Amino acid sequence: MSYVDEIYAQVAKKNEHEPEFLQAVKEVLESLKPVIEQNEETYRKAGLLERMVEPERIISFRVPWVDDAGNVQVNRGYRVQFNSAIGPYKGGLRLHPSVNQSILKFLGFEQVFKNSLTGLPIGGGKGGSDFDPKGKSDREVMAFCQSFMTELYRHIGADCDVPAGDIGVGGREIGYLYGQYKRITGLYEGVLTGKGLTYGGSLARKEATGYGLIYILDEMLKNAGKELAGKTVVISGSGNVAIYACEKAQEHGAKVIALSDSNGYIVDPEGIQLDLVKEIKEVKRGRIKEYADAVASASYHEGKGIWSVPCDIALPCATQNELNLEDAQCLKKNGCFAVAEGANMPSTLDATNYFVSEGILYMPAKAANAGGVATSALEMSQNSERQSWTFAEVDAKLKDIMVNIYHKTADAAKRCGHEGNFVVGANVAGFEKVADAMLAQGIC
Ligand code: NDP
Ligand code: 2IT
Repeated sequence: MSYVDEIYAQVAKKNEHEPEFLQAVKEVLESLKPVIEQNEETYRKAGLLERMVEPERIISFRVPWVDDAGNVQVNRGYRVQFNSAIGPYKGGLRLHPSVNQSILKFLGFEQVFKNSLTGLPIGGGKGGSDFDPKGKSDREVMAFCQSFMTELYRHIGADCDVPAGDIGVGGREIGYLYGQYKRITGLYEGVLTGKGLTYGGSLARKEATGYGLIYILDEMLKNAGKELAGKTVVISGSGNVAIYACEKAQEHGAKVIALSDSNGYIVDPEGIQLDLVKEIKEVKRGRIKEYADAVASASYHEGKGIWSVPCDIALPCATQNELNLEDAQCLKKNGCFAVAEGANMPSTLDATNYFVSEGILYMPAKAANAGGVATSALEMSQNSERQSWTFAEVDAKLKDIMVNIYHKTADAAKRCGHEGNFVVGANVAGFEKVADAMLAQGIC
C-alpha cells in the first residue's frame, strides 16, 4: 500500500465519526500523491503525514452564560491548534449550532495549507462553539463572548495563536472578545484580527475575503482568455464573504443575480442592489427574503436550489457541502464555466471531482478564500509595528497575494503533470512549505 493510502486508512479508522475531517484529509492526501511518491522514504522516516493529520492540540471547554430570561445556558467551546510549523496558529472562530470537533478539525486542517499558500508566516488553527447567535440580544452575545474568552485567553496570544471571525463571528463579536481578553490579561496586543478600526483593526479586512475571491477569479479567467465583465454570477450566502464578493464582482462589471441564506434564495434578474442587502444583513440582521419583499424585480424561493439558477460563474460563499454532484451537473448544463469557492469546502468530493473532470475553471477554497486570512496577517504586521496602513495599501497587497496564489497554484499543478487542476495545485503548493518546515524542525 502506498504511504498516502496507509495514512488515509489510519486516519479513517481513528476518526471514523468525523466525516467532514475525513473528507478534507482525503482530498488533500489524494492530491499529494505525486509529490509524496517522489520523497516517500524521507517523509515516512520523519512520520511527516502521521504528524500532519493530527492536530498539535485540541482544547475543549464549557461556556456558561446567562440569557435575558435569567436562565443559565451552557455551550461547548473549542480551539483546534492544528499546525504551528510556519507561524503562530491562525484561523477563525465559528459560532453556529452545527459546530463540533469534526467541523473544526476539517477547518483547521484546511487552514494549515491555505495559510501556507498566502506566503505569510502563519500556522493553522480554528475554533468556535455550538452557540447560535441568531435571535440573541446584544447583551446575550456579549455574555457568551466574555465567558468564551474567560477560558480561551490562557491558550492564545499575539505570538502564539491569533483567532479571527468566521460564520457567526463579525465585528461585534470580535469587539466583545477583545475587550474581555484585555481585561483579563492587561495586554493591548494583536491577539485577534478583524478588530474594529478604532482599536487596532486593519482597513480592508472586512472586505478582504470577498475581494480576494474576485481578484483570484479574475486572474484565473484572464489566464484562460476570459473576463469577468458582462458575466452573470450567482453567489450563495449573504454574509461577510458573499457581500464583499458581490461588491467587487459588480465593480468588475459582472451582473450578480442571486444570493441566499439558510432559509432560501433570491433572484433579481436586474442585478442585486447591494446597499439594500447590506442594510438587511449588516444593520438589521434580517433574512434575505426581505430583499424580495422590497424589490419588484426580485423573487424569493424557499429552501436550497440556488445552483439551479442559470449563470456563467458560481461562487459558493455560505458553508461546507452546500453544493453536491447534482448541483454541479445542473450548473454545467446551464452553461456555468467557472467556480471559485469563498466558503470552506462548499463542494462535496464528487462535485469537486466533477468540476475538475469536466474542465470547469475551478478554484478550490484554500486558494480562493485565502484573502481573508492573508489580510489578517497584514493586520498582525500593522499591530506589531504599531502602525496602520491605508485602505489602498492593504488592498494592493491583498491583490498581489491573490495573484501570486493563482500562479503558485497553477505552476504546482503543471509541475505535477495536472495542468489546470487547481485542486492538486493548491494542495501541493500549500503542502511544500509546511513539509519543509516540519522536516527542518525535527520530530515535534
Ligand atoms: P457569515 O456568518 O457572515 O455568513 C454566512 C452565510 O452563510 C449566511 O448567509 C448564512 O445564512 C449562510 N449559511 C451559514 N450556514 C449555513 C448552512 N448550514 N446552510 C445554508 N446557509 C448557511 O459568515 P462568512 O461570510 O464569514 O463565512 C461564509 C463562509 O466563508 C464560511 O464557509 C467560512 O468558513 C468561509 N470563510 C470566511 C472567511 C472570513 O473572513 N469571514 C475567510 C475564509 C472563508 P444564515 O444567516 O441563514 O445562517
Ligand atoms: O477560513 C478562514 O480563512 C477565516 N475564517 C479567516 C481566518 C483569519 O484568521 O482571518
